[in-house]
Amino acid sequence: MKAMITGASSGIGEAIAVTLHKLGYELLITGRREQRLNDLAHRLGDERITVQVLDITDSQAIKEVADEAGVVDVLINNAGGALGLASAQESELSDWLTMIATNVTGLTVLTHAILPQMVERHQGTIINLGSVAGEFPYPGGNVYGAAKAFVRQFSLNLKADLAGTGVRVTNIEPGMVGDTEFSLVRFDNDADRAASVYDGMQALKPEDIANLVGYIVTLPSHVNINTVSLMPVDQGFGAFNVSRH
Ligand code: 8X3
Repeated sequence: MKAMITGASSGIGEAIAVTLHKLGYELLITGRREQRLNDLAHRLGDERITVQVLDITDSQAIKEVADEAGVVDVLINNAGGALGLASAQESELSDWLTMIATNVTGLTVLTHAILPQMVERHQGTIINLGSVAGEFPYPGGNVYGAAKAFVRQFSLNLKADLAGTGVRVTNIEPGMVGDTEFSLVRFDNDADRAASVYDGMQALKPEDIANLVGYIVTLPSHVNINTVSLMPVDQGFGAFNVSRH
């Protein structure tokens, strides 16, 4: 059994790679940073692991990697992320377009490329990494949340189309996950600001998401988990706010 994981060079993707490797999967791990991927492969003993540098915003490269991937039993669409937390009116358009390119277009192109072989073999599991931000709005979430809402609905619509094909689709929607580069990327490598996001609270760990993935892929093949939303106990929902004049 082979699993392909995007964004495997750190955080949730890396933890999922470790878990699936322990479960006996052959891995195709992708990301932009070759050294990080090689280090991960090395830590896992270099066995049953293929490293492939892939920029998830490069559609042509995605198609080429998918063509060369051979059989993929489990596709983990993990690559993505948020850029900034500015209000819509203060956001950079380039940040918005990059978030759409990574979270939406990259995931879509790769799924389109891998799906036919799964359907043909009547077997496969696609796990998309959405976010609670795809379900709940928050100030500054603008395009990031909208992109994750796409992931949510795309996952459910895939599930609708794939009924009877043997292919399973799950959307995992984590809340705050610490020990990842998520906030570092969101805040343009401002380490203090990134660390302060998780100050005084117990965030989820990448391993929590990886354990969930391990559970989902080992379920009997007739069971499809559609969506899982999970948060730290310390995280909650914002109230509606009102602007008074
Ligand atoms: C990010 C989840 O809660 O940090 O996908 O906005 S949260």
